Amino acid sequence: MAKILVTSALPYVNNVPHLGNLIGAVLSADVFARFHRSIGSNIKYVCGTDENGTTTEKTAMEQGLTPKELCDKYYQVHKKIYEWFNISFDVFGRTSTEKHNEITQSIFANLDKNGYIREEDMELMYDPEKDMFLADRFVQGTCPHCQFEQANGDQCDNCGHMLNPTELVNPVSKLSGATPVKKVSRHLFLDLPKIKPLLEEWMQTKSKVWSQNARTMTEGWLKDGLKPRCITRDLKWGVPVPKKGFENKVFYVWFDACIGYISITAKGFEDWKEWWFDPEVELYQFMGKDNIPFHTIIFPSSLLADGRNWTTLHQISSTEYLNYESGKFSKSNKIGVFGDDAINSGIKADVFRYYLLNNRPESSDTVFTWKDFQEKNNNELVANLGNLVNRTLMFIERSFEGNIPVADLNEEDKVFLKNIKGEFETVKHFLLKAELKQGLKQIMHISKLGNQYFQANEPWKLIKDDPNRARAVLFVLVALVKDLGILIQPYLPDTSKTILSYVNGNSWKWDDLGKFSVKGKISRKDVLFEKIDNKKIEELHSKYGGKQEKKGFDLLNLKVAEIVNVEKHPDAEKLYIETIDLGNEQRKIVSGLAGYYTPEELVGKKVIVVTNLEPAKLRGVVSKGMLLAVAEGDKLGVLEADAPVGTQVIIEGSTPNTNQISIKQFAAVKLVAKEDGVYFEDKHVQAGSKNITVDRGCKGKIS
Ligand code: B3M
Ligand code: ZN
Repeated sequence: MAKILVTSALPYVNNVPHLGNLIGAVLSADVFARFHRSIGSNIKYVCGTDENGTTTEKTAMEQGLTPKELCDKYYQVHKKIYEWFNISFDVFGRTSTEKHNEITQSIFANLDKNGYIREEDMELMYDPEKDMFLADRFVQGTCPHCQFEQANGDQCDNCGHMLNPTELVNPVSKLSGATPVKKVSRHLFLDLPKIKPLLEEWMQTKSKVWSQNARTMTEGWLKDGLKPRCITRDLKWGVPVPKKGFENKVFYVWFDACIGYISITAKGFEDWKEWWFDPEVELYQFMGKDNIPFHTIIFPSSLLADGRNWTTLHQISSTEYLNYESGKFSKSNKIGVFGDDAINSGIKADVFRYYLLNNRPESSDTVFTWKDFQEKNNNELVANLGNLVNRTLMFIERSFEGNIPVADLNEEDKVFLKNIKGEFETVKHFLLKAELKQGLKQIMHISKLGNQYFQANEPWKLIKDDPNRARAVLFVLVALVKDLGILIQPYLPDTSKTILSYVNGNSWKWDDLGKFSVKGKISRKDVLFEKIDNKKIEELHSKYGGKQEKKGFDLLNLKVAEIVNVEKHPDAEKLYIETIDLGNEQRKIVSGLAGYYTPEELVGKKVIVVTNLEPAKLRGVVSKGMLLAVAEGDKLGVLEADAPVGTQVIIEGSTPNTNQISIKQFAAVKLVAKEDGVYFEDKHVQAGSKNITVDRGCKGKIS
């Protein structure tokens, strides 16, 4: 019998997974694994947290933890969430283990020995203040494509372009606020052009059964031509590179992450080699579409070029995206429903499982909406599946004192049952191909046929007119209830357990489908599903609903700017028109400094500007922004900072606002100049890592 090895993408350890992450990988793989267990396959389901790399270092820094402490904390968070969702891993491990390092290093050593590793110098961003190379994610700046000012070094979240940190305009180090410089560092590359022939030969035999998006994307990559891929990084947290001259580097997280499937199996099971070096093993990998190239190109390339006979991808099941209400799930903005929210929602795990699987983004993006969630619960789980189970069992309780009836079937019953058997085969067909959504719809269709059979036979009339016939109808129905209990097991494990316990069939599996094995007395307790009312759904919607309002300091987008020119306003003697330089743009600002400064005193000053104020006309001249100053008595001093133009002004934990605000909104944010600097509430306001001072020593309210 074939051996089935199932994996789901290893979730990044540094955050709480949301429902989009769940359906994209672990929940889908879980259904598939449970199905294979039910049909008696020899299967293992392997997953764990992806713990290496820069995101871990960065989040750890933000939370004031060491990377190790952060991983330990979030490993438990992930574990608890998947337990609640009933994910049936055979092992849930992690990638920060000795075993993982050992296997990653052994694969690297073989690649190197076989001539598939190249060395090259790279120009990278270096933080002169912190004295270290900066990972892509540690550099922020203006996107060269769309001018978004908080683009990350690897990608712009506004326009989606992949970036190189050296392309950013006005780059800033997120670690120190300093302007990073370019510096050369030697790195190792996986020689994909050289591996390409191996990969192409492998794909010809393998890719026929892949999901459409996986095949299209991979063929696209191959057609564009493969480039050598850098597999090392100047970081501390990760798998050390076992090569002379590279002692201070670690592997790039995407080089070692997929090897995690192997190392987690190896740590979990003594016989792991029987899963990773056996040509009979069929490897099924579940993931979101953004992970495809790593599983169809990088990982297989590493394994093929390693030269040992590794088990490689058999079938990839990659989902599109699940969106949330009118937007996207967002980790950084905390939009959407996260694992811990689901746990605290008061709704059963199976209802979430049902909704997510029913709405699985199998061939296009889908949307999670609470309204739809409520409707699917009420109209499908309650009114279809729940209803069939409850009415059948209640009928048996009332009319037969709970004893499961046995009786002869008529021709119609036999046709009905034959038809149902065909439906079981369809469910199996979908599940074998990992078309999970279709499989679930098919099961719900069978349940609907059961309700129709109930309705058409009117057993509530038969019980008076033809009790024997009533017995036969219920005999058919209770067998169907049992079958649904078996069929639904991969999808709704708790519900399945409950249904099967009502009909005394706790250990029934796929092979018991269609058999009349229900005997004895039923033992129904509760209804399977409860309706969700409008009040509840509105409560959930408002709790996890839209964007959180920005407030306080987060309303502002303040930057350091240099005054490059000052003119008198033609129609107002107290006003100046200053031209300011923000690094990537120049703007004109109108301000009331004429009574306090001469133009010569202002030119060359590095001041602080509110960059996201709605443009306003001041006596006929448009002002795009506002220069900050403090008035004390009859003195007035502008705010200054000795930092590069464009430097973001921040407080701890703030994210600059990319939307415009009104002057009224600005006025509500109380900034104060004190002896030792500028404050918002009790937080120190800084220009990157530099202090802000007030000219002429003025103190008090800033406006
Ligand atoms: N951790 C990305 C993700 O969670 C990445 C997957 C690794 S699979 C080996 O989407
Ligand atoms: Zn952009």
